[in-house]
Amino acid sequence: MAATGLTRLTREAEVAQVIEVIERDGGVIIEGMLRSETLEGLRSDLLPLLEKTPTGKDAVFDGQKTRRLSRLFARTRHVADIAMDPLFYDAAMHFVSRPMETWHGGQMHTAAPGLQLGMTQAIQIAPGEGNQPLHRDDGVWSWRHPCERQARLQIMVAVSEFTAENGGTLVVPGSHKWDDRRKPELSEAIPTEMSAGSALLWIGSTFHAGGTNRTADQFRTGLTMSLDNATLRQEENHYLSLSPDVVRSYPERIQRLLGWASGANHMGWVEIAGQMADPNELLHGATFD
Ligand SMILES: O=C(O)CCC(=O)C(=O)O
Ligand SMILES: [Fe+2]
Repeated sequence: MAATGLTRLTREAEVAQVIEVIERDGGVIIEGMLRSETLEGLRSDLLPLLEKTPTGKDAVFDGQKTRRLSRLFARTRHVADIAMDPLFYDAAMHFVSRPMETWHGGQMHTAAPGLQLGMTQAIQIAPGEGNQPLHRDDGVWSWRHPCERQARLQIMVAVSEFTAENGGTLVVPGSHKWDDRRKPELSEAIPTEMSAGSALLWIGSTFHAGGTNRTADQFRTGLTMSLDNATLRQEENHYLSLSPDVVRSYPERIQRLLGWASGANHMGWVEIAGQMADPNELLHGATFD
């Protein structure tokens, strides 16, 4: 691990390389992750909405000079491309949806938890904002460390340029391997510097934080989402935030990632006509009785 920061790969990297670097360092930067149409589409859909979004109320974590816009699947269709990008999705399958074995009577049964979209947010840090506290995002489930499996793979796409001065995400390389007693220090954190359209990927146990914006006039705008273990509770409650019509308008893979699915472990079923059924059927004409 270079003292200067996380390893940088390009869009042409193999998923295996992405996995290898994240396994070693806890995160990786992918330069030129987004197609230019996707970046332009995100900008034109989200920047006007961010302008109308109030800043946070909580000084410690949300930031009183930071705007956060969520429910992104109701706000821009371009987020679907990010969720299904193979460099993100296939790496998440590796880290988060690892198959597990359990006995079912005399048979050893293998099932993987599957993936779900945990949260979606555009985050705009204004000049004068301080840094967030260093944290692990798997703290939402009080995940314990060191851990034998990951609950989350997160992506932060640079919608504007990310610099050390404008609040580029602080990451503590290698901290995914620490136990729960070790306290992260800001002196160990390295700011993510990347051009617009590039992305940072990191796992749920890596310490990180939004950085301090020391510029006079630059807004740091990022878009983040997570692919999480589908047997955990969603961090952002998509069931209540997105109407069935919005969910139905996306490809089935996205519908399932948003929680309209029962997984391999029989998780999340609904009763349809007296059977424990896949909730995805409710999007396609099935009724309860
Ligand atoms: O804005 C950032 O760079 C990071 C935000 C973050 O880690 C969070 O809100 O959990
Ligand atoms: Fe975070």
